[in-house]
This record gives sequence, C-alpha cells and structure tokens, in this order.
Amino acid sequence: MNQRVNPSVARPVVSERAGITIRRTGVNLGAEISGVDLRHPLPDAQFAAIESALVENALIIFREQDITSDQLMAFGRRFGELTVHPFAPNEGKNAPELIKFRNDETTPPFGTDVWHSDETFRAEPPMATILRATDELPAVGGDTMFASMAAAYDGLSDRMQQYISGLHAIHDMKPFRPLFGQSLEDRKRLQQFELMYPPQLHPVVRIHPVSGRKVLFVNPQFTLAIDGMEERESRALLDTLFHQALIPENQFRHRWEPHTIAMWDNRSTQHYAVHDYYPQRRYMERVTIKGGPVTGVPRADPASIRRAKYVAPEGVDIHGGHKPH
Ligand SMILES: O=C(O)CCC(=O)C(=O)O
Ligand SMILES: [Fe+2]
Repeated sequence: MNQRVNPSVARPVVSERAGITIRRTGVNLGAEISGVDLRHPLPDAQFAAIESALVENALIIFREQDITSDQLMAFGRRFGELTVHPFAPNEGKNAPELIKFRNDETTPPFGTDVWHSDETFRAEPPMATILRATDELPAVGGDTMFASMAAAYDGLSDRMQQYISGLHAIHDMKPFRPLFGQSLEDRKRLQQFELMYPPQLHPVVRIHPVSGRKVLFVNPQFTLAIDGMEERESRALLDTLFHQALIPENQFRHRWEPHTIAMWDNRSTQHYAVHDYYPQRRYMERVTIKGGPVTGVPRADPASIRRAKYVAPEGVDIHGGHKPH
C-alpha cells in the first residue's frame, strides 16, 4: 500500500462555521455536526457550511434530531431533487421518494449487508443519501459501516493507480432480481425493469465533481466486470479493488442512537449495514438526492509514466545498457 503522509490527519478536529460546530470523528471520513435544528428551514449560510462539510468529511452525522418524514424530505430537497428508488419499499403515491426500512422479527433486512455505493446501476447515481433513525432501534447492533473511496484510491500503489486509470466497469441492477418471483407476470415485470435500467459503464476512477479528488468507483454489489478484460482478469482486478473498502484505516463505523441522522456523499463513499441485530426491530427512513454525470480520469500515457518514474542508476544509459567505459 502507498504510505503517503495523510493530509487529513492535519486538518483541525473541530471547526465552527455559520454558528454550527463540525467535529471530526474519523481521520478519513466522518464528522458530527451540532448547533442546527433540522425541524426548521436552514439559513443559507448554515446550509452552505453543511454542504461543504459533507464534501470534506464524506459522512456527516446529526444527533438528537427528532424530525418528521416531511422535514426529512424538506432537508433533503435543499441539496437537490429527491429520486425514487425503483426497488426499495416506499410510501407509495403519497411520498414515493421516502424509503422506509422497517425491519422486525418478521421482516429481516434485505441486501444492504454488502459493500456498495447507492444505485450505481443508474446512468447518474445519487450524489448523496440521508438516513434517519427513528426511536425503534436495536438495543445492541445494527451499526452502519462506511469507507472512504478517496482514501481507498490513495492507498493503491502508483503502478495500480496508473493501470486502472481510464478503465470502465459494468454496473448492473442484478442484486434486485431475487425480489421478483417466477410467475409469468413477475418475469415480465423484471424484463421491463431491465429495459428501464440497462447495465451502465462507469469509470473505475472517478473525479469528485466538487473536491476534484480521485475516487475508486467500483463496488461488490453492483459492479459485474471490467470492460474489455477477460473474465478471469476482471475478477482478479475487481477482487483487489473491492478489498480497499475492507481496510480498517479507510473505514468508519457509525453507531445509531434514536433520532440520529446520517448523510453520506455517495460519490466518494461506500457503506455496509451490519445485519447482526435480527430479530430486534430497526426502523429507518431514507431520502436520496439525484446525482450528475460520472467523470473519470483519462488513461495514463505509458510513455510519460516511464519517463516520470524511471530513474536510471549511475552508469546506466536508459536507452541501451551500460555506458561504454
Ligand atoms: O440500514 C442501513 O444502515 C443502511 C442501508 C443502506 O444501504 C442505505 O440506506 O442505502
Ligand atoms: Fe445503501
């Protein structure tokens, strides 16, 4: 792994902006925000401070925010248009943008115990997700894990960073297929969804549109293969890249309390819901904010890499063996 000086270590732990306090809780991602009341519309300056805290910290946490579903949606709409998840349980016609994860002794959680960023099967995956804990939470367990995919990228060797620059990967809605049964009707419905959400090619290394940081943008839930590689090559490379989210230094483990709200920058993180609490109850609400196009980095030019990296030992002519004495 690359052993660089981590610039995040030196950032101040506590900062104040527009009357709100931002306290970092992790080195590579995570910060708690206090001094705001999300029951009311935020003044513009506070909203701007929160927006930049989201990009800087990738995951922001608000504690003791006993807000309604409508207030959650209003808060989300400050950041952009809310999107409707095609497969997640929602409020139907009243509020299709509001996802309700209501897990109890009869409904175990589905499919979120895999590292992922949300909805990368879309042409334009969401820019952020907001998840709200109600007061129905397990007494123990049910944490959510997060990983900084900018730190994940930084931790790759120079060689690997160059190798993956300019590659594209195929993302697919495949994990939702088990939600459909075998009846003719269900198979028709699945086919319609597959036509609506065809597989997407996304760059393996994306540029964060605000911070400009490079981010590793493949995840084991939705990424099937690397475009243009043999299956075995693709599998080996994806295994290596997926592993970056598993490195503890790249992670942050979030513990929920009643009325905690977590918001993550879906462009630069992955997450994993720890399914260790069943059959305890866990009831959460979520809104998702529309994202924009995914921009990648260009393929590294092999000639310029060789020139930049190769330092010839003394007495060696890089264009042809040892210098004559
Ligand atoms: O339940 C959780 O902690 C996270 C679920 C999830 O993956 C999501 O809301 O996107
Ligand atoms: Fe998710």
